[in-house]
Amino acid sequence: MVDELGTVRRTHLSSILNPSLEGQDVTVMGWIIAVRIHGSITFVTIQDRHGPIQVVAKRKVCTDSVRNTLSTLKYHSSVAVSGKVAKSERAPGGIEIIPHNVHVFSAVTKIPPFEPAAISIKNIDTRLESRCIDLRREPLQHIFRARSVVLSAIRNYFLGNDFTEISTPKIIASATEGGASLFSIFYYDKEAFLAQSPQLYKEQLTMSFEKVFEIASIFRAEPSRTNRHLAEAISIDMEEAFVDYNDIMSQVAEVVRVAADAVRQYVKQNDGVKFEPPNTDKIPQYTYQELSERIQDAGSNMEWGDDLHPSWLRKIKLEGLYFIKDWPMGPKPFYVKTSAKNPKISESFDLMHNDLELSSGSTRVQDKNILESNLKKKGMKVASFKHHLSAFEYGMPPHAGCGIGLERLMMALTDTENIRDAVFYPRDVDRLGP
Ligand code: AMO
Repeated sequence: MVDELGTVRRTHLSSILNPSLEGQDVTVMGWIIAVRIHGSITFVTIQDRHGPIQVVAKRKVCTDSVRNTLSTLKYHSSVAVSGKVAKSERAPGGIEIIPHNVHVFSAVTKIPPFEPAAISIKNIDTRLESRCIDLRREPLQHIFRARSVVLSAIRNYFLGNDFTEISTPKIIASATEGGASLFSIFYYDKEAFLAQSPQLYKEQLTMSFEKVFEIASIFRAEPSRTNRHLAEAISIDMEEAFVDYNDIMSQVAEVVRVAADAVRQYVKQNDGVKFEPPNTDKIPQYTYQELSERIQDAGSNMEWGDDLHPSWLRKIKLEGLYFIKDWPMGPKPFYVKTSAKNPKISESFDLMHNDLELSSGSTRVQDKNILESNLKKKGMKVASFKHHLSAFEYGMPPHAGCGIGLERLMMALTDTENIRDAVFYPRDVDRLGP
């Protein structure tokens, strides 16, 4: 038996209920997270989007029908309860509701795979398989609500600094970040790909808007099963005309500072939330050269030109936020500019948190001939980039930019260990659902 919503409406959220409402009739709505029966009294906890509400049904005070309905409800059933507010020192918000009417919108019959109020559940796959109820749990509620305020703070930062928000195609004709991690799809009668990054479009858009940003999905056919790689991630991309990578590093530092401030504010407003965003006051900068020497001195067998493995960074005890700049040119994508001082080095940087890369950026090549030659060196087809290359014939400004992985940023800001917990519905090498 399912009750219709009809004309029933919520009058109060849990956050509004307080002892001054004693004696008033209210209607609350939410999901059942606990049912306890003590003799002739049934205690039910309902959770709405702001928190828990206690409902207490006593024999002779409430009708048998209301008490029976409440007593048989299973976790996660969605309900409306109408009743009178009574003071209760031990209940959430200092009140409980003495019900006179219950609407059951959806009566759950299944036993859920985990308790609704569980704080930690060992197997992440168990949670991901039932993500819709996993996301209702408090630890995840805080990560995703913090994510929401971080996104808003970052958007406000960009808009307040004269950036224009852009949206670029996600179905594209050629690779931007190198060929290996591309998803190919059917596009009518042709092969196409899911965008690994908005790279080429954001560069072109500096020609018309100078300062642009995009917050959108990027797709990487990552073969790796790690707690830091996704097949679909959200990238916060920015690109700016008439600046270089040093200017972009200052800009990223500001973005991370406003994001961390937003989380600190969230912590202040929410009792019991323990996130401790890293210090953003002055983010140190190290060159690749400097760190590679330190890593070699620490006894690791790295060679100049190698990527800096997380284990090596841990070995030399790099902690908190820091930049690694002036990377070797070799592995960098074709659009990254070579340093004027040393042809082996690129004008590029990564922003790190401990051993996790949060962002990478660079000054871009702005000369069409150099781009063509870089594409050839990397074995990429120049013809596939003809539209992009032709843009460089119409006054491409010097420009630079970067991409910040939103999920990784949230991992750093909320001490989240597994990137899958910073995504509503993660996609990885083993997971295409739910
Ligand atoms: P890059 O490939 O380094 O650079 O990506 C930028 C940032 O995006 C995040 N990221 C990922 N997060 C989760 N799972 C993945 N598989 C994944 N891949 C990338 C990381 C990374 O630092 N076009 C350049 C950016 C630029 O130069 O503007 C680019 O895509 O946090």
